[in-house]
Amino acid sequence: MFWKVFLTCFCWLLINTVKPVETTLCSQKNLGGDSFVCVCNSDYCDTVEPNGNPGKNFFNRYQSSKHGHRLNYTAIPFEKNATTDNIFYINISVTYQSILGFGGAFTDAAGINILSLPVDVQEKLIQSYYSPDGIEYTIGRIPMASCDFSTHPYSYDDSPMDFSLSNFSLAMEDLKYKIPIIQKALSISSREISIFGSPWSAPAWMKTNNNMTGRGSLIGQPGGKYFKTWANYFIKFLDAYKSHNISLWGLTAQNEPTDGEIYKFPFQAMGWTAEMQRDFIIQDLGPALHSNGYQDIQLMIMDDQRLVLPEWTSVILSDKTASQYIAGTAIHWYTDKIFPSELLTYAHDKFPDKFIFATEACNGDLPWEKHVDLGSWERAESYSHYILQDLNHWVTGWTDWNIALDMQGGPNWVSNFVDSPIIVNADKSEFYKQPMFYALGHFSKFVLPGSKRVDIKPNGISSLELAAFILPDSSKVVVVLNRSDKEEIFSINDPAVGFINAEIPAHAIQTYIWWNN
Ligand SMILES: *[C@@H]1O[C@H](CO)[C@@H](O)[C@H](O)[C@H]1NC(C)=O
Ligand SMILES: *[C@@H]1O[C@H](CO)[C@@H](O)[C@H](O)[C@H]1NC(C)=O
Ligand SMILES: *[C@@H]1O[C@H](CO)[C@@H](O)[C@H](O)[C@H]1NC(C)=O
Ligand SMILES: *[C@@H]1O[C@H](CO)[C@@H](O)[C@H](O)[C@H]1NC(C)=O
Ligand SMILES: *[C@@H]1O[C@H](CO)[C@@H](O)[C@H](O)[C@H]1NC(C)=O
Ligand SMILES: *[C@@H]1O[C@H](CO)[C@@H](O)[C@H](O)[C@H]1NC(C)=O
Ligand SMILES: CC(=O)N[C@H]1CO[C@H](CO)[C@@H](O)[C@@H]1O
Repeated sequence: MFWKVFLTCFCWLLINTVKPVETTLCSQKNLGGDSFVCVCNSDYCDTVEPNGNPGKNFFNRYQSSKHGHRLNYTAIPFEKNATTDNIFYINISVTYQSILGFGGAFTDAAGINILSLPVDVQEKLIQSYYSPDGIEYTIGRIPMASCDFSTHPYSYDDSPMDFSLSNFSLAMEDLKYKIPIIQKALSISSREISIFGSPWSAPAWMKTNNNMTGRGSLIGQPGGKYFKTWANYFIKFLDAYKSHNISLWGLTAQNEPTDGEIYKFPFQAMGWTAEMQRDFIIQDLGPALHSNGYQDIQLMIMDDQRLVLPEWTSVILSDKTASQYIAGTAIHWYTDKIFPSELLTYAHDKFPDKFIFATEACNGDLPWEKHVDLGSWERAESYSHYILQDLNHWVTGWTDWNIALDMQGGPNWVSNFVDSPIIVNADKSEFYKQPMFYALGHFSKFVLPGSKRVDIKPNGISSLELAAFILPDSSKVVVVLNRSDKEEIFSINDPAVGFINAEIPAHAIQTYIWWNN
């Protein structure tokens, strides 16, 4: 008995005195934006405090704000009463969609930038996204062959008329810029990561315009020789990544199929109507996936802007044969300022058993915008706003575009430069974590795959934007955004535990997490 007590106490002391990894704060640098970046280099990189159960009667709060914090952690006690009339009531009996996850894309550009850093700094960058002391992404997207964020156009089989795809092979870019980085992310993550592929264009020889860019489609009709070959190309891609120990979770049938309908479209694209994509899935891609052991691949349609959501879902998902091969609909963010979120609800209500998943977004994409805006808080707010809007309209997760770009927002072979949550400054052997990185972290680290969105309602009119979730382990998460110049006092009530009496600073984003004990 004595020894048992002694050993228990001894072990307890050991566990509670040896703190493994010290959390480090953001190394702030103002580089001209409306807020600051966090600098990471060989000597230093900030990490995020683990999100553990803080004990009975306490909740965790992580906060980022324009004027100070980046995922700053505090444990705070619940209270028995609200200190304000501005109360949000959470009701876990009302549940909405299940969450698939949050993440970004492993493009050639991202790989080139990551490899331009010293090896230890490369590790810090990948850790920032995928490791337990980072923001713990659970999603990754892979362009199948080249896209605009490559240094030149290429496919996996540029041998004309190679209908058997006997010359199919992954490119140098996969072997150098994508696969090693994905493998690293998989090896350092403590979570399961869902990876999906998206093609920009078939090899030129399969297309009506004999070119990977511009306006053009596959030659012939669904069921024909070219469409069969194109379906087999997907299988070869899945097999090739599998041989590198990367098993894919999903596919989109085509990146932005409407781009390839545009005259002189400047980079890799391939045009599809909704009817063509439906028939390709029924006659070629669906059967190819099933007969090659890939029936569990989550196949997504569309992968394009909100505007075309009603048409594409109604044409493709209304078809019973097509529908049996399809898991969900992929959407891009680029026109969300113009087309209302009600389009998402409309599509969900019409096809409630198909998920809607956000597969691409980036800021600074318009020709007249600053492409890279170092330290922009406004862009972090924009991300948070649209992610919350999507989540509150049935979207099941969010995939950011390039996980790392250079100071110009590239490389991109058609100079279509944009912003990224991580900007690499190769000259200084350092990288900058933008406010957008932390905005994404407020979701990705806490709203785990398998979480369900639940009801949260204000008792009056509150202007805060927020969403609530119940997690697979029954903990609860609320993400709150304030985009205004004033701080706001509010309270969250969970009947199971009491009141969170909260205050959100001006221009801030917060994540609250608690357990029932
Ligand atoms: C949170 O912010 C406070 C006040 O700015 C600071 O003292 C503390 O070190 C920060 N903690 C973490 C874990 O970021
Ligand atoms: C807290 O609320 C309870 C009932 O909701 C009420 O009876 C009690 O007086 C309140 N306590 C305080 C300190 O306001
Ligand atoms: C929570 O939602 C359920 C189901 O709609 C409802 O029956 C219950 O009254 C709600 N609880 C509260 C506290 O509003
Ligand atoms: C494959 O590539 C080799 C070398 O470029 C070429 O000689 C051969 O004809 C190609 N095979 C097919 C089927 O196109
Ligand atoms: C593809 O189209 C672009 C733009 O018109 C042109 O510059 C390029 O030469 C074409 N490529 C081929 C292989 O024809
Ligand atoms: C794949 O994983 C297995 C088992 O972990 C390992 O033996 C093999 O070397 C890996 N292959 C590659 C290409 O990484
Ligand atoms: C009190 C206050 O200023 N609240 C602001 C919080 O943020 C929202 C937008 O997220 C504003 O609309 C509110 O005015």
